[in-house]
Parts: sequence; structure tokens; C-alpha cells
Amino acid sequence: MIWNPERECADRQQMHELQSSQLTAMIQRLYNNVPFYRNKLKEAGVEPGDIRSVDQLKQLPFTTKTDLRDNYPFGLFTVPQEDVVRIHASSGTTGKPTVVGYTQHDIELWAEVVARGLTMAGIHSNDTIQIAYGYGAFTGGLGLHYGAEKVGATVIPISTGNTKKQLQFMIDFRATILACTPSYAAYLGESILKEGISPADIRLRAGVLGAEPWTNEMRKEIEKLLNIKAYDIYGLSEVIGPGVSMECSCQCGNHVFEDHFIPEIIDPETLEVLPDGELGELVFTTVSKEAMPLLRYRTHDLSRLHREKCDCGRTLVRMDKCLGRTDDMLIIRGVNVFPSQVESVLMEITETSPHYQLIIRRENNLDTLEILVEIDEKNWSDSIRELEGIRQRIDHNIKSTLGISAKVRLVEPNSMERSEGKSTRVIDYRKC
Ligand code: DLL
Repeated sequence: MIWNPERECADRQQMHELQSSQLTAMIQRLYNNVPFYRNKLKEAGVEPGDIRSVDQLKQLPFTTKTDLRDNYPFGLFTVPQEDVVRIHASSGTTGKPTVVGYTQHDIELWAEVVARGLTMAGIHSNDTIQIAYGYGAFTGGLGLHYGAEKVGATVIPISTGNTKKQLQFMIDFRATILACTPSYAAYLGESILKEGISPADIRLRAGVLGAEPWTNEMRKEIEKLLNIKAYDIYGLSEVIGPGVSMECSCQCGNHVFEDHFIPEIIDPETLEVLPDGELGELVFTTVSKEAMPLLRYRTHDLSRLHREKCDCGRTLVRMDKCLGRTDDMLIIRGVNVFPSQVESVLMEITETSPHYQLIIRRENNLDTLEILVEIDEKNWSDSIRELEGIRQRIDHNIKSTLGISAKVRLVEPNSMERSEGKSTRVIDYRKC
């Protein structure tokens, strides 16, 4: 089933016209209501009437996270406070939080896009969805919540953490869908095994997983652990929250809800727009949001766009599963390394569990990479020779994939800290 066939299967010409007219109106609103954007547009030599087509997007200025912080908390809102019905914020690691406002229309729009996404994963009113994303200022919990209610599913708003209770609710309330971060899904899967729960008591059939990068190899691991089909959901608070894009059952990239969020891929160095199929930084322009529309927002997420029609019948542009963030890229002894490359290698080794950490240091002016890898309970052995065999295989595969060697250290089952939300895969002491 397709939630909104008119939009999701629109022909390219129709989509182009819709995006263009919405963009024109949005520029006018920004110009009239937000001094920051009025100045930016003036600096770029753009008057609102100049922009008639989405093809002119590249003439428009970018917005960055720093712009959001500089206008903290409400400087980018286009509507008076009385029209704002919700505020979310993401804290990040440093500095002021990033604040996002929603009007009632925006909340309904958000529920609509999440409902479209859940429908892609075959979720409907007979399903019971356990939402183990955090509820609160983070957009994961409430974002999924409203979309799930819109499709008529039964919602268990359990939020994150308290793993024992998660398992009890999952069993007793017969949850069929699990929504949480991939790392927490992996942890829940392991906990089911550890508690000796019979697979027959778990009725899950799909997972709606996102909020952090995860590889297809990690997907296989989670699908095996929980006996589900795992779907990727992508989003960021600045744009709306979860539901900017979602995977359909063909799983060949996430469909972007481009009637509301227009994506571009740019070269993060030159800021030039890249052609479809090329890897670069995702940029979004939100054309229908009321409270805080953003013009060409730089996400720092790395992906590619594809515009061929999908076998599911949707014509919406697809983005590849995010490879990571430009700021996640590690430069180790001059070589570019993404944590996702390490994850792919580790998940191919059957004896490992889905928990690992990269530790980077600088010793005697040389970068070193240490990879801590947790071994699966059933493969942990007292035999040093067996463990050394696993370690050497990882060592070899890491070297051939990354092109640099790393110090691989195997650690005991269940010894690494588990994440209930977004996981911390990298500790870079060079930045401390
Ligand atoms: O993480 C919104 C969300 C909640 C998405 C629940 C999906 C599910 P933020 O906290 O603002 O919002 O973080 C946004 O998380 O720029 C990406 O770097 C990363 N991210 C989100 N989804 C994915 C995904 C939410 N599916 C930042 N794959 C984004 C990879 C993701 N990275």
C-alpha cells in the first residue's frame, strides 16, 4: 500500500511544478518575516520575485548549524509565538542546543511523512509498535508516535532504556514493530537470547531503525538476532525529525519526501551541486513547513541521490543509506577512514557481536587506531589460539579494506557499554 499515491507517485513534471511554486512562496515568507534570511538573500542579490523555479535553488544561500546557533533560540521562526505549538531541541556535543519550532500544520505534516514511511514498511492499523526512541526534546519518540497513530497502529510509547521492561512489554503486548536506534535493536536482540526467551514469544516482524549510521552488514546482524525485516528511517531535527526519508520494501535507498524537503548533494569543499549518483553532502530545503523553514540546510551527512523509478511504484527521489557524516570522517596517518567501513568488516566476521569501538590516539607524532571488538558469547573461548585466529582475520580484513593497519583487541562478551540511543563508536583522543 502507498499512503499518499498522488504525492509519492507523482510524475517528475508535476513534482517539479509543486516544488517550484512552494519554493517561491517560501522565499517570500522568509524574506518578509526573518531578518537573517532577508539579509542573506539581499547579500546573494536575490529578490523574492526572482525565484520562480526549483532549478534556481543553486542561486540561493546555504544555512548552517552555526546560523541556527547564532539565532538561538527563536530567531529563525517565521511565525509569532502564539502559532508555535511545539519546540524540540537537539543538544549536540558542544555549545547551544539547536532549536526547532512547529505550528499545528507542521505537526500534521510530520505525522503525514512518518505515516508514509511506516506504510512503506507495511505497517498498518493491525500492528502494535513499540517506540523505544527517546521521548522528550529529541524528535525520535514523538515523531514516530504521531505517525504511528496516524496509520492507526497501537502505540507502546515506552521510550528508551529499561531493557527488562522493554522485553516484558514486547512479549505481553505482542509488539509486531520495533522502532529504535539500530544499536539498541542489536542490544535488545542479544538480551532476548541472554534471558532465554523463546523466539515464539516474540512477535516482531519489522524494525524502523535510524537516528545513527548503520551498515547493511549491521542490518543483517539485527535481522538475524530479532528475526525481523529492518527498515532504515532517516531524518534530522532541523528539517523536521524522523521522516525526512524512509526505505520501502525494495530497500534500494530511502525515498525522500521531496514534496516537502528538497534534497541536493553538494561537494562539501567547493559547495558545487553534484550530479545524481555522486557521493557528497546532503542539503535540504524545506518548502512547506511554517514555523521554521530552512533554505539549503547543510546536514554534513554523506549520501547519493537516484531518480530512477523504484520497483515499488514510487517516483520520489531516493538517497543512499547514509555513509556517515563529513565530521565523522577520521584522517588516520593521512588516510580517510569512516567508522562505517570498520563496521562492515566486523559484521562480516561471524564470531563478533555488534558492539565495537574505535580509539584514535597520537603517539610520538604518529596516529594510532585501536579497534575494540566484542566477541559473541558462543564464540568466546579459553583457547588463546582460537581467539588469536579470529583477531588475525579481523586484522587482515581491516588492513585490506582501510589500507592502514590497526591494533585489534578482542574483548569479552558483554563487556562493552550498551547504548540505548545513539551509540558512541569513536573516541578520538587527538581532539581532547
Ligand atoms: O536523529 C531524528 C531521527 C530520529 C531519525 C529517529 C531517525 C529516527 P537528530 O538528533 O537531529 O535527529 O540527528 C540527526 O542523525 O543528521 C544523521 O547524521 C543522523 N541520522 C539520522 N537518521 C539516520 C539514518 C534524529 N537513518 C542526525 N542513518 C542526522 C544514518 C542518521 N544517520
